[in-house]
Amino acid sequence: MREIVIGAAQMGAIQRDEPRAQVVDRMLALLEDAAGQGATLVVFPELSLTTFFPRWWMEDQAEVDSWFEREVPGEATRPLFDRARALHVAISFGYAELTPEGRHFNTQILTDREANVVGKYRKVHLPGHDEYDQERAFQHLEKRYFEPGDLGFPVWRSQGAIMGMCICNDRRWPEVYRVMGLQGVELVMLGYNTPSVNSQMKAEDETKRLYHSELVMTAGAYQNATWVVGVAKGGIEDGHPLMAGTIIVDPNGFVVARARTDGDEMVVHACDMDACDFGKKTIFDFARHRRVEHYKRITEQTGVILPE
Ligand code: CDV
Repeated sequence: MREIVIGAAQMGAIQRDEPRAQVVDRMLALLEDAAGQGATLVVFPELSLTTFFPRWWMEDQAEVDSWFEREVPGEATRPLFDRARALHVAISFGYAELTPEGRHFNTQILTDREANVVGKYRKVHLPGHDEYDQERAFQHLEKRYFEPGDLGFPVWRSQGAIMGMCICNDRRWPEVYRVMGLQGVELVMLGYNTPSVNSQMKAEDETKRLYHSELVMTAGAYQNATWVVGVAKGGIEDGHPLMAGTIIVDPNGFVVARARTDGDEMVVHACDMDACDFGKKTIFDFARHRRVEHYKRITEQTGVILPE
């Protein structure tokens, strides 16, 4: 048995004027809760430190940059690292990263239990658009404010397991899980901010959006025999509802724990990494069963090419 007690730290809405320090206080409360329940790893959502600012149209680059972290740990996040180290709990959280070279990424990091950053992932699949779109009910400007991640989908050995990360829209793409699956991943950690409504289809209800979210994470878990911890932001943020729906999925694709609210809520589950072994050695033993000679289109072609 290789058990890791994992806390999925769902966060309620973060309003546009809520200072980073106040948000970090909320994260600290969640961290304490998880540690009290025996967690040694706590996962927070995408862009944990701020409102989901890509819903706002901004032209002033200084204003855009004010949503980004120039260093992590930095002034705002140091208390989180200090407390995690004292509690001996690893953390993973998302934030907007501004590099010394002036590059902008939607990023998630992973620490060890001594609060050293051991892994970094930069979101590859950026949804939305880069110019103001008046056809939409609200904006989703990730393509404007971020560049696509340049680190691929690496995995890391930590706490006796093989761990990987992805962020929000990435969870909808099977290639993401498979690239990590091909590195033996046993735990995929991801955070998300998913609006309860579709900005391009008013009729789409929250039930359908929650279903799709769960569908992709459970499929990713099963098809790669890995745990998936999907951590949401929920509640009404800047007047815009986010759908919450935090879940922990086992390597058979079953949801074993889920959030009940759309606010700050800790979801804890003891995840046995050995539970990945059976699937990896049988139906999803990639070395025995995959037929890469038939998969070329996956990497050589981006869009659809219709038959004559
Ligand atoms: N933050 C996201 O990546 N959100 C997208 C929405 C826009 C569909 C998602 O895939 O959940």
